Amino acid sequence: MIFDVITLFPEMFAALKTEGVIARGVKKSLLEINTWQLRDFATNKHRNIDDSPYGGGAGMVMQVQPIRDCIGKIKQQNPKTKVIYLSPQGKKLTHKIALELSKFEAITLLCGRYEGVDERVIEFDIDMEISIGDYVISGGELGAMVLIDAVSRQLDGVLGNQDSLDDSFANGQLDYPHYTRPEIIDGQAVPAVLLSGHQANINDWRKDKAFEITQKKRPDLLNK
Ligand code: 4FN
Repeated sequence: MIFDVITLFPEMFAALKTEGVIARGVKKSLLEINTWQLRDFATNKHRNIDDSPYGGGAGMVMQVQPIRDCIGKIKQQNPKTKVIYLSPQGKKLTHKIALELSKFEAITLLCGRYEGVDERVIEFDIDMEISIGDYVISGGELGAMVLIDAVSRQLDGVLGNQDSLDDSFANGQLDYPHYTRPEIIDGQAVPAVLLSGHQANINDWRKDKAFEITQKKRPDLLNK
């Protein structure tokens, strides 16, 4: 899977490329994360890519030309890339959507700043709008990073077998509770069943707990 990210802050993506399970996927060539500095596609001497809004009002709007040229350049390399704009107007990113997006060969992620992009970009250049949640954030970059992480985890070989989170969310529930050494700390003991060595009982207990926790903390997840 190839991710091409269009952003004014490419340095933000360094963490994703060097730390943790996603970085390992990059090293194993299971995924590629390319960043494109939108400013490199400006045609004016000050390298501005934004201008004030028609109709007046506060803030600045990202202009069509640099974005359109940048997407054009990316499409020369990956003609089949799906172009996604991270936006509060997008469809909410879920585990199910992450799984669907993982089937694409290449995804281009456009990150907004200021008041966002000229509407004609959304009409003409974008295939899909995705949101990571309903809150105000300063730019699309964190959204793009969340999407890259969630989608990359679904690719074959990116996760080791040691990751249990996939099973738990496969049935749309929260994970069961986890314990590690010591057996007792400050009078708090590990549930006895986990020390019993009886794997069938442990599996049953974990299944019950996952359901109980989901019902108590996120009942909305059960009605899906
Ligand atoms: N945000 C809201 C309503 C109106 C504006 C915003 C907002 C970054 C460029 C967009 C926001 C939320 C989830 C990207 C928010 C996301 C963004 C995202 C995002 C700068 C313009 C902006 C009703 C959601 C509170 C700023 C609601 N997922 N505007 O945040 O890009 O990906």
